[in-house]
Amino acid sequence: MNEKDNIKQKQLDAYRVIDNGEALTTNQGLRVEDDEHSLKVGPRGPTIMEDFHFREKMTHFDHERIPERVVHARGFGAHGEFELYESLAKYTKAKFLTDTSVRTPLFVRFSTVAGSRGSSDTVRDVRGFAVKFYTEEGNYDLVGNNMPVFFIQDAVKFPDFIHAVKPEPPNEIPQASSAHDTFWDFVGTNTETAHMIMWVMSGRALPRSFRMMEGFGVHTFRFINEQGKSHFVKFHWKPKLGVHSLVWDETQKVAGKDPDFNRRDLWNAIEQGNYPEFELGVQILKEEDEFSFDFDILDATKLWPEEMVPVQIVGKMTLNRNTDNFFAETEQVAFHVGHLVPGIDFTNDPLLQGRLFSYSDTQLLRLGGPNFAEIPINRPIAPVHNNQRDGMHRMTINPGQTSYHKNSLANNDPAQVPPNEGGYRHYEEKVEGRKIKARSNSFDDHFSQASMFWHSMSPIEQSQIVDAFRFELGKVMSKQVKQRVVDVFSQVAEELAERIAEGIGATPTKGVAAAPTAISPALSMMTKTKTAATRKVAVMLGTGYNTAEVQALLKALTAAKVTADIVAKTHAPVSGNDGTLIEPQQSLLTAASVLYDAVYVCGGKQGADELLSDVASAGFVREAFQHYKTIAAVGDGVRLLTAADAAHAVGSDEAQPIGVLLTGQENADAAFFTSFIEAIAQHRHWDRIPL
Ligand code: HDD
Repeated sequence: MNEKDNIKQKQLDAYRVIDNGEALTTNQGLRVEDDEHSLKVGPRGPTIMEDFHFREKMTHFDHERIPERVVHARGFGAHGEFELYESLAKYTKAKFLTDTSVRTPLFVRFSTVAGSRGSSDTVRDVRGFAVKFYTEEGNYDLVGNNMPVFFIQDAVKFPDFIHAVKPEPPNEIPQASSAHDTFWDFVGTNTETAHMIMWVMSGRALPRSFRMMEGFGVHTFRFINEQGKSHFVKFHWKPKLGVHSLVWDETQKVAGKDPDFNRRDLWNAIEQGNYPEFELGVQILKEEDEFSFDFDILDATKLWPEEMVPVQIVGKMTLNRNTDNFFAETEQVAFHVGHLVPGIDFTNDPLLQGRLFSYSDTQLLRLGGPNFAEIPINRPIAPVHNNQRDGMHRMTINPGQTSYHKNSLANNDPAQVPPNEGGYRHYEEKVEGRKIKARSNSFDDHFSQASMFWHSMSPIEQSQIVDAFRFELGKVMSKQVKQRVVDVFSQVAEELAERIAEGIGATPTKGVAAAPTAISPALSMMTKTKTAATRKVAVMLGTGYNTAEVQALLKALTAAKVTADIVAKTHAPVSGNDGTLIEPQQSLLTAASVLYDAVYVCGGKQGADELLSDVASAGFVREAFQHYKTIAAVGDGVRLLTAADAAHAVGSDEAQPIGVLLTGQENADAAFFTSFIEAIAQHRHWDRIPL
C-alpha cells in the first residue's frame, strides 16, 4: 500500500508537529527569547519566581514519566498493513477478513514480559506479540505472545504468577529473569505451568529477532459468519524469515554489548526497506468438534497440534514504517483483548474472560483516565459517536444538548445499529450452570502436551532445554523448591527429569511420566524456513586485503540481502592491495561477534598479522565458533581461525568443523561466496563438534 493511501497514517499526520525552521515558543505559543538562562536578580543572583518559562519547562519535565506497564513494560512498535489472500466469509463476517481488496493499517508492539522498561532485549522470556488492526469497523486487537500456550488456566491467578516471576520484593533482584526462587516455587506448586515452562526453557524464549518468531493469539476465539454460525478459531502469525533463536551464552553477552539488540534489529530492517512479513494463519474447528479432543479447547495451557488441525494461511502483515516518536506511539498504545469487530467473539476460556477486565483497567492507571482511546495512536479510523463525556484530557468537543440515550431532543442520536448494518451482537451461546468457584475436570491434565513438546524436539533442542533448566534451577537457593520442580518434570518425561536432576544435584522420580499425546514436528524450530536474507556478517580485514575479492563479496552479500559490516583493528581507513581505502564500520573494540550471524576473514599476510596482533580478533572468531555460526576464511586469514581453534590448517588430514569454510587461495571466487551464503541460511551449525 502506498503510504499516502494509508488512512491511519493520514489521520496521524494531523498530529505530527515538525519543529524544523520554527520559532521556539512556550506551550502557550509565546515566542521565547532565551532558553539558556533562568530569570535572575543579576547574573549571580537568585532565580525569580515570575520566570514562567522556567516553571513551565521544569514542570513538564518533572511530569514526563508515566507508570510503565505492569507486565510487558519493555516493548518496541512499528506500523504496517494487513492484506488478505482469500476471503474468510465462510467463517466470519469481519470485513477485514472477507474483502481481499482492503488493506488494513495496523500497529504492532513486540515486548518482553518480566523486565522493566530499561531492561535488556535478549533475556529468557516470553515475547509479547500485540497487533492493533485499524479496521473500517473499529479497532481489532490481537494481543498474543510468541508461544501458543500460557502459564495458568484461570485469570484469577495472574497476579500471583506475575508476583512470582517479577524481581523478589526485598531487594528487587533479579531483573528480567525467571532464574530465582519465587518463580520456580510457583512452577513447583502450580503444575498447570508445566507445558508453558517447556516453551520458556526452549530457544523460543531467545528469539534471534522479532522478525524470526511466530505469534499466537493463544486462546480459542470464535468466528461468526453472516448467517450467525460460529466456528472456533486459533490465530497464528508465521514469519517469512523462519523461526530462529540465539544461544543462551550469546544472549547473556548481547545483553551487555547491545541491550537494544532486538529493537535495533527491527528498526534497521524497516529503515533498510527489509520490511518484516508475517503470514496470518487460522486453525478452524466446527462447533460440533468442541469435545473431539483429549484436551479441552477452552484450556489456554493446550495447543491444537498443527498436524491435527492444519493452519490455513489467509493473509500477510507487512511492517513498513518505524515510529516517529517512541513515547507518543509505542508507549501510549493501549491494547485490549476486548477490542473486537463483528464476526469475532470470545469463548468461555477462563483466562480470556479475566483478561477482558484487566486490559481496560490497566490503561486507566497508565494513561491517566478514560479518554485514552482519543490518543492518536489509539484512535480508530472508524467514526466514534456515543454519549460518553468528560474525564481527564478529553479532546473531543461534542456540541449539542444531549449526552444520553434514549432522548427525544436530538432524534435519539447517536443511533443504535442493527447487526445487519454492522452493529455488534454478542454470540448467543446457550450457557447454564451453578455459580461455582471451580475448574472443569477437563483442565486437569497438565503433562501430556508438555511431554509432546519434549518428544517433538530435536536432540540439540532437548539439550538446550536441559541446560536452561539447569541454569535456572542452579540459581535457586531453596533445595526443596529445586526438588519439587524435578518431581513435577518427572511427570513430563523421565529422561528430562533425570538430566535436570543430574545437573542440579536432585533426585528424579521414576515411572510417573505422562505419555505424549502425539508428536508434533511443527513444534521444532528445526522444521522452519531457512534463508540468509537480512542476516548480518562481520567482514574482518587488514591492510593489503584483496580489493577485488572484497568488492565481489559485498556485491554477492547484497544480492542475497545479507548485510555486512567491515571490521578492522581500528576505525582508520584500511588500504587494499591496489591502494583502495575502505572505511571500517566497526573496530575490534566496538564490534562483538555476538552481534553477527557469520564471520568472513579476508586474506593477505599483512592484514592477518595486523588482526592477529590484537588478541580480540581470535576471541571474536572463537566466540562465533562456539555459537555455531558460519565462519569463512581466505588465504592468510585462515591463521585467525587456527589461532582461535576454529579450524584445522588448510590441507590438514582432519575434517574441518561443519559450517567452517576455508580456501588456501588468496582470492575467493563466486562459488565460495555462494557456499558461504548457503551456510548462513542454515542459521546455526548445531552439529558442530569442537576441535
Ligand atoms: Fe496480558 C499486557 C499478552 C494474559 C493482563 N499482555 C500484555 C501485552 C501482551 C499480552 C502482548 C502487551 C501489550 C502491549 O504491547 O501493550 N497476556 C498476553 C497473553 C496472555 C496474557 C498472550 C495469555 C494468553 N494478561 C494476561 C492475563 C492478564 C493480563 C491473564 C490478567 C488477567 N496483560 C495484562 C495487563 C497488560 C498486559 C496487565 C499490561 C499492560 C497492558 O495490559 O496494557 O492488562
